[in-house]
Amino acid sequence: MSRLPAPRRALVVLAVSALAVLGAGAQSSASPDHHPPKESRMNQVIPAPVSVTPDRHGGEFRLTPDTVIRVDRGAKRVGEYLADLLRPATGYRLPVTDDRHGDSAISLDLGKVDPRLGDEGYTLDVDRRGVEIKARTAKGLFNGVQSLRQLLPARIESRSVARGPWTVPAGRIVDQPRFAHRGAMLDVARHFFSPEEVKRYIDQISMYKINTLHLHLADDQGWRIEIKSWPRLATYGGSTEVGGGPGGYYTQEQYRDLVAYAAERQITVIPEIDMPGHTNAALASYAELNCDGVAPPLYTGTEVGFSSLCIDKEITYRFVGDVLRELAALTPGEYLHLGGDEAHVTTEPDYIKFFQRVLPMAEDLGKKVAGWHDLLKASPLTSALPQYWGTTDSNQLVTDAVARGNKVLLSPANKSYLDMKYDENTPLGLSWAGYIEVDTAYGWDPGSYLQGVPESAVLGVEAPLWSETLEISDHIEFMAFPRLPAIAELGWSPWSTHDWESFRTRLAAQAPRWTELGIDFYRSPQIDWPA
Ligand code: TNX
Repeated sequence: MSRLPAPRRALVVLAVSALAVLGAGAQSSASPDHHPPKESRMNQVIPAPVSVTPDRHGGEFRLTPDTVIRVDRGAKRVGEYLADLLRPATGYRLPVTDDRHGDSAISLDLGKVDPRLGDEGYTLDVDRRGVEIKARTAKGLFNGVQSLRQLLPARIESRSVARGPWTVPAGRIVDQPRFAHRGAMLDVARHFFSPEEVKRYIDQISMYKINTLHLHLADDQGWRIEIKSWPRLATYGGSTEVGGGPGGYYTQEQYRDLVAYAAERQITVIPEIDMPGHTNAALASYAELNCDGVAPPLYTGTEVGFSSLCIDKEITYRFVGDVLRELAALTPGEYLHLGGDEAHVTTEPDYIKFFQRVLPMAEDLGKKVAGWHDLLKASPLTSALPQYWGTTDSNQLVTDAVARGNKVLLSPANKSYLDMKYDENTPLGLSWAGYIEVDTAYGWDPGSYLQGVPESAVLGVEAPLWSETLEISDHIEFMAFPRLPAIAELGWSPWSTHDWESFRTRLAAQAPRWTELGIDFYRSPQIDWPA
């Protein structure tokens, strides 16, 4: 928390966004080789911090070949992560050390901040002598590191030695998230994405302080996680994808490695096994799971809502129990996502009967249940997390659940679905929930979006990316950038910073970073991208 009382803080924020706009104007009218004013970089961070106070004298810190990364015990891994980020472009050694001596340093300090900053908040101070990031936990330090990254020139993202100077504008940032849960979802079922492709996306979302990755691991078109007690799910059910390609699956070892990779970036993975619908891949793999005992063929189309587990067969519950047990053992996070959407061929009484048996299974494994908001039909516990994916601003199931005490995750399809086309010319994606240009993705307030759902009942936001039309990392990136940063800002930044003009200016400033990182982003006509 900044030492300013709240009203003053809001003023600082307003002044800061005004400055960002002014800075941008100056920049776009300048000649191409003119260096933008230093303070402008301090005001370009996405998601917008709670408060930014550029140094009035325009000072700066400059990384040198002698700069060290000084860490508290407990901050070593974040220190190594930062060093790995900065070494390729600078070519500097940047040793990570707990030695207090020496001049030029980036310090990562644990525990020396106002507890009101929470677990994810941080302060970042820059002066001529160094950079100091302080937080209560490694998560907070990591978030501070992501801000520091954006204070450096875009060339810092180069994976080979690039031209400096490596300056950081002087000033202070005090920051913490508005919502606890800031998520991205990747559908690896409709098209399979390799562990390397998933890691690439994890790296990208972590830049914007996303802290949860929801993996949609099973659907009609493919089962993507090895289940040792039901091996054909992966080996047969995972053997294709939309369009008939080879599909694929993660071995449990590969999956654990993905979870660990995400954890290093302070991201928790929520695995989803969709049920009782969206289960053709499982039904095709084991004939005995079908009511008529006949396995359907594998499916490579894009229809939804035609499959269902057999509600009245006992083996169904043995199957679900085995899958959830193995999945829980792979999941350090608190949630298992049970899907529950679009069960169009399951009657409502069957749907309720099914989940009344399945919900306690997850709870008995010590996990909380997440599910698409359709799951509320089965009245899960108040610890369950319904994920709203509708396209209207009110939903009775959700309002009732909130009245009972559930918190809600918001991913309205007409705002946050990254698989929707930007406009009618977008070569990839779908359009059932409408077109979503950048201003639409950015233009809603999660704290007041759903009627009867106050901000206090909103756990956070998620940007889902369904992959019916997406096959490679380039496709993921084209749909996620620049909308993913918009949703990330809605999840992180105080509403008082919400400002379309400021956002589009800051978004434009991200483009050179994406170019360095090889991210193929959509050049929305709403943004004045740098040439
Ligand atoms: C609806 S959103 C679905 C998915 C599709 C998606 C495509 C939701 C819970 N279900 O099965 O992939 O639309 O946008």
